[in-house]
Amino acid sequence: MSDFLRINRDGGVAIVTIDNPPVNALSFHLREPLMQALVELRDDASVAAVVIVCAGRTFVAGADITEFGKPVQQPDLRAIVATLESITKSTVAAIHGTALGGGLELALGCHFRVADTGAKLGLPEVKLGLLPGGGGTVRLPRLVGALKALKMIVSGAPISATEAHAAGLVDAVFEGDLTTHAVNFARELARKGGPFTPVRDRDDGLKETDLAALDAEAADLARKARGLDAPIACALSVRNAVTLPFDPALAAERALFVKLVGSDQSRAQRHLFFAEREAAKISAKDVVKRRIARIGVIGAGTMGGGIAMAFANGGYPVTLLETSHEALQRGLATIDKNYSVSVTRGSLTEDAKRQRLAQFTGSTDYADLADCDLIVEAVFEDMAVKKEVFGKLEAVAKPGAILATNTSYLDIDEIAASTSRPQDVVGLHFFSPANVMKLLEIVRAQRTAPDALATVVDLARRIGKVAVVVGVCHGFVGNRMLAARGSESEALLLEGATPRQIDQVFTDFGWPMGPFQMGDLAGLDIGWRNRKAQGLTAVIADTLCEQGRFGQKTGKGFYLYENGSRTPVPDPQVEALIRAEADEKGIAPRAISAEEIIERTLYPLINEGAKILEEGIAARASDIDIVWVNGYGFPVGKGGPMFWAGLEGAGKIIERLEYWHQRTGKDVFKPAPLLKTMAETGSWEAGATV
Ligand code: 3H9
Repeated sequence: MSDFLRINRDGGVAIVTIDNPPVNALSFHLREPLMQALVELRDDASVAAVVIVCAGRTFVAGADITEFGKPVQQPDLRAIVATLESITKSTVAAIHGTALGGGLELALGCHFRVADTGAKLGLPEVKLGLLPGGGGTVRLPRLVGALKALKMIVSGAPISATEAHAAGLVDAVFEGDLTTHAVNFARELARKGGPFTPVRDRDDGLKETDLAALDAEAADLARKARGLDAPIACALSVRNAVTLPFDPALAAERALFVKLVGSDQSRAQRHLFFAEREAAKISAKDVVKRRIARIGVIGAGTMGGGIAMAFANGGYPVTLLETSHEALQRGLATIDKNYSVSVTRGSLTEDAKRQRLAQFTGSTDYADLADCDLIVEAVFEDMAVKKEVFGKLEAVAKPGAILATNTSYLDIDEIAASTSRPQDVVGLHFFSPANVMKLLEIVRAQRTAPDALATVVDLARRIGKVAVVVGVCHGFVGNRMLAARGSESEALLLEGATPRQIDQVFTDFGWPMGPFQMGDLAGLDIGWRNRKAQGLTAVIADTLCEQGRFGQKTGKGFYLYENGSRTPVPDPQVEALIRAEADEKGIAPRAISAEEIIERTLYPLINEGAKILEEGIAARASDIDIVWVNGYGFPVGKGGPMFWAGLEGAGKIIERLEYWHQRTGKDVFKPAPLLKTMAETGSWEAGATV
C-alpha cells in the first residue's frame, strides 16, 4: 500500500512490514501510511491480531532526525502510538536490530514486544540533546520500573534483548525467523482472547517506586550533566510518570520535548550526530581495500600498549614489538593489569580477558613483523628515531603492508619520503589512553595511496573509533588548535588570572576540565620537551618543570595533589611564582573577566580552525568539531568549536580578535579570511578552499 510499508495476512494475523531504509526512521512519508494502516486494521473485523515488523537491518531506529527543527507534519509519532493503543485486538512489535528512540516508543504502543536474540532496545534521545518525545518516559517506567527507566533514558545506552526480557520490557525472545515466531505468538494470544491492557494502563513497574531513591539518582545524574539540559529534563519526566496520572505526564513530556528540540544544545548535538557520519566519508571509498589480518605495534609503552589493546579489542591479532625483553614484559604486564581492572569493574568477563590476551604475541625481533598487514609505530617522538624505525620496517614488512606512524606533530611527508614506499605510509594519531579514547586522526600524507587510506578508515570503524582524515601540518588538526588555545595561557596568568580561575571558566563552559588541570593530568614534561625541541619557552610551565613539578604523576604541577589524590588543590607557591615572574616583567596584576579568558583562549582556537580549513588540512568544519568533541572534551552541548563559532557569531569573534591583535601583536589573533566569509554567509564551507 506504500513504498515504505506493506500489509500481509497470515490467517487472522495482519503483518505490517515497515520498509524505510536505511534504518526505518519514522519519516513523514512512513508515518502517513502507517497511520492509515493502523486505522484500517483496527476497524477490520477479520483481523484478530496485528504484528509490526521491519524489513532490512533493523527495527525502527527512531524519529527522522533530519525533520527536527522543521514544522511537524501530522500525523506525528504520538498520534500513531495513540491509534495503536486504541486497537483492542492484540498488537505485537517484532524487534530485530535496534529499536531506538521513537522506534522503541512505537513498540511501547503495542500490547506486547518480542525480540530477536541479537536485538538491542534503548531511548538514546538524550545524546541528541532531547528526551523521548513519543511517550517513552511515561510508558517505559510502567514496564521496567522508574529507576531502571531513569538509568536507561539518561544514559541513552541500549540494553540487550535478554536484559529487556528480564526487565519486563520484552515478552519473549526468539532465535531464528522472527516474523514466524511473532505471528505464532500473536495467533496464540488471539486464540486465548483479550482483553489486552495497553502499556498506558499498566502499572506493574510503578507499584513499588522508591521516590527518595529515584530523586537521589536524579540528583546524582544532574551533577554529572555539566550544564546539559536534556538529562535533567529526562529525569523530571520519569518522575512525572510516577507522580502524575498518565495524560498529564505525557503532556508534560511533550512540553519538555518541544523546548529541547528548539534549543541550541540539541541543535549542537544533532549537528554532531551527522558530523560523525559525514567524517567517515572519504572520496577514496570505492577503491578495493587491503586485507588486514594481523597488526604489528612497535613500542609497548603507554601509547603503544593502548594502541595494541585497541586493535585486540576489535578482534585483531597483534604482534607487539619492543627493544628489550624487559620492556616487552613490562608492556604486556601493563596490558594484563588494564584488562584486570576492567574485569574488576565488571565491564569485561574473565573469559573475554583471556581471549583478548590471547591476541597478543610479543617480540623483540623486527623480522616477526613480516606477516603483519599494518604496522603502527609508537616510539619516541623524534624524527631521527622514527626514520630509523621506518628504515628497519622497509627491510622486513611485506609488500603492500601499511606502515603507520602515531606521531602527534612530526612531518609525515618527510617520514614517507625516507622510505621507498611512501604510498603505504599514513599517520594514525591515537589519543591517550588509546584503548579508551574514541578519536583517531588519520593523517593522509601527500603520497598516501587511496586504497591504504580507505583501508585504515574502514579499520578505524571496525575497532570502534571515530576517525577523521586530516592533512599534514605541525600538530595536525587537534594539537595545532590546542597550541592556539594555549598560546595566551601564560600571559593571562602573568596579567592576574590564576590557574584555578581559568580552569573554572572552562568547566563553567562545559569542559570536563580546564587547560591547567589537563596539563597536570597529561604531564607538563611533555610540553616542556616539545618546547625545548622547537626552541620555545613558557616561563611559568618551564620553571615548574625545572622544579620537578610534572603534574599529577609527581604530586605537584600547576596544582598540588596530596597523598596520591587526583583532586587539584591550588598551591600558593605557584601563585607566588607567577607573581614574582610578573613583577620581574613589570606586569601589574589586574582583574581578568571570564569573558576575556574565553576571548583569549577559545577565539584563537576557532581562528586556527578557520586557517586549517583554508589550507585544506581538514575537509569540513564539522570534521574539526568531531576532533574536538571526541579528543579534547569540547562540550557536546556546544557542538564543537566551529559550530559554536556560529552560535557565538563570527562577526563578534572577528571584532574581538582584531582588538587583541592590536593589543598584543600576536598572529593567533589575526582573523583568518575564512572567518570573514563565515560572518558574511553563515557557512564555513562557502569559501573553503578544500
Ligand atoms: C527520536 O526518536 C525522538 C522521539 O523520541 C520523539 C519524536 C517525536 N534519522 O549510523 P549509521 C542515517 S530521536 C535520520 O551510519 P549504523 C545516518 O545519518 C532519534 N537519519 O548506521 C546515516 O546516513 P548516511 C532516536 C538517520 O548501522 C544512515 O542512516 N534514535 C537516523 O552504523 C546510516 O546510519 C537515534 O538516535 C535517524 N534516526 O547504525 C538512533 N538514524 O548514510 C540514531 C540513522 O547518509 N541512529 N540515520 O550517512 C543510530 O544510532 C544508528 O544509525 C543505528 C545504525 C544504530 C540505528
